[in-house]
Amino acid sequence: REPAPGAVHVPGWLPPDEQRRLVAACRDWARGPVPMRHTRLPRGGVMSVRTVCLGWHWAPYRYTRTADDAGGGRVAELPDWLAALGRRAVAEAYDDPAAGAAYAPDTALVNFYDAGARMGMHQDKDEKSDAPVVSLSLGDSCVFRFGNTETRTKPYTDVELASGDLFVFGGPSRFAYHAVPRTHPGTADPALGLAGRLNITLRETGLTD
Ligand code: MD3
Ligand code: FE
Repeated sequence: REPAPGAVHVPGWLPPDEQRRLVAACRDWARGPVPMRHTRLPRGGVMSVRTVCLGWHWAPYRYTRTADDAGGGRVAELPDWLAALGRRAVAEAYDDPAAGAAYAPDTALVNFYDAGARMGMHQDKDEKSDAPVVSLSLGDSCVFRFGNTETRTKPYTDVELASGDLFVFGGPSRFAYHAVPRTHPGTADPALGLAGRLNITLRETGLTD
C-alpha cells in the first residue's frame, strides 16, 4: 500500500516471534547507557513520548554521539542485525533489492508511547541524507497522520498502524510532515507483554565522526 509516492505501508510485516524479539531488545536498550527518557525541547517543552537512541543521539535538533542531558554518556552502538533488518525492510517495501542493499542506517530512535503520549506534526530534517526512514511499530495500535511537504496542516491522511507494521518513507515522502495524534491503549496482543506502543525508526544521519 502506497499512500503517497515513496511512502509504503506493509501491514503485519514482522511475524509475532520477531516482534517479541524486538520488544525484548527495546527493554534492554531502554536501560542505558543513556536511559530512555522524555526529550526536553529547547523552548522548555517536554515530549510526552519517551525515547532511547542507538548509534547517534538525537537532541533536538541535531545528532551527537553523546547525550548531554543524561550524564554525558555515549549511546549504544546500532547493532548490525538491526541495520540488516532495515535493509530487508527497504528491499521488500520497494520490491527493489538494490535499494535495500544501498541502505546504510547508522541510527535508530526508539519511541515509547504510554496511553496519553502523542507526537505533534513535524518533519524529520536533522539528517543530512535523503535516504529513506524505516518505521516498525510494536504493541498498541495508533493513528498515524501523514501530511504533505509544504505545510503542517491539511491535506493529510490518517492511517492506522498496528503491531508488526512496516512503513518506509523515501523519495518524495522523505520530508513530509507527520504525527501520531493518538494511540489505542489496550489493543496490543497480551502475548507481546507490552503495555503501550513502541516505534523504531531507522535513519541515515549522513554524519561521520
Ligand atoms: C515520514 N515517529 O521519531 S514513525 C519520529 O510512531 C516519528 O514514533 C513516529 O515521527 C512514531 O520522528 C512516526 C513514522 C515516520 C518516521 C519518520 C518519517 C514517518 C516519517 C520521516 C519522514 C516522513
Ligand atoms: Fe518523525
